[in-house]
Amino acid sequence: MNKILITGYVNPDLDAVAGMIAYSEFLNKSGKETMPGILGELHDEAKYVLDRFKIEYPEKIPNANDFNEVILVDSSDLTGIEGKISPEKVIEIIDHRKVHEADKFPNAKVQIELVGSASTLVAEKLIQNKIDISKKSAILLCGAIISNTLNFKGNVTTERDRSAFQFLNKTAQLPADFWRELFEAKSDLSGNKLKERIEGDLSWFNMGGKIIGIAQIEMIGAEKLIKERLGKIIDILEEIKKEMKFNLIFQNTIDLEQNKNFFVANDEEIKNLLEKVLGVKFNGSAAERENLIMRKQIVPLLKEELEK
Ligand SMILES: [Mn+2]
Repeated sequence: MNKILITGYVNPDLDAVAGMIAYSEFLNKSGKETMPGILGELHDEAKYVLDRFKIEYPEKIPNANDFNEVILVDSSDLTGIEGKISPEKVIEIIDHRKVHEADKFPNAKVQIELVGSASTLVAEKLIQNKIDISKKSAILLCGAIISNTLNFKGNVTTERDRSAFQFLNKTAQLPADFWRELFEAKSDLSGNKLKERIEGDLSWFNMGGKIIGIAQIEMIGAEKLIKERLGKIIDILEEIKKEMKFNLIFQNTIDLEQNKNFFVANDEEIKNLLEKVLGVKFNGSAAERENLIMRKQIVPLLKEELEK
């Protein structure tokens, strides 16, 4: 196919989906033929925002074989694309993580900048080129910026995220308490939803010869969850660790209302590591920490410690 495919990781999150839809609109309006497409299943949060504003889902594609050229948004690692995209086909990468593998894509023009959201980088292209954006793309980008910056409270947040949001929200006009709605929608983890969510937002990293799995949950009411279901969380993590052959695993639980992280880990080695790099103290299998820290910020700290 002559169209350029714009996509993200397999099982893309809201940031990737917003970025791929909006960037495709931008490039199409600039005279390039592109289409957004998703590999795997959408994250629940992405589905929530698409459904909430009655926005059509991007087309599902089995792999990128039918496309000659691919653009990656919010992704820059081989592990996340799981053999479904050949790295030679990737002509452009737009991402915002410190630890990445952009050098493994030999033909890609790479833009990696440490802003809060990949959607901010897409938004800036629209703003700089004075391209009128559709309301649906503005909504998606604004939603992704709120989600990725933890409503501007995560310390990944930059001025660039704020100004991109402010500009786009003139078109998106999101309700003032949309952030709460968005995070509340992710906070019902009753019954089997807990396991689905842990598995749904799991990433793993090879650091210093160890494979470390990191689950992340962003929600309102994390303390209650940890108090009531710590044992269940540990069982789920242990099960994943065995199944995926990880060396270590932990969960980063982010509470948007209390502005705290709650870490869950069962193994002494990973507990010691987290105590060292995050300055936390485990009490049994749980530890808490003031201020919001995200997985993409913890990974470079662990990597530095394990590879020194
Ligand atoms: Mn992102």
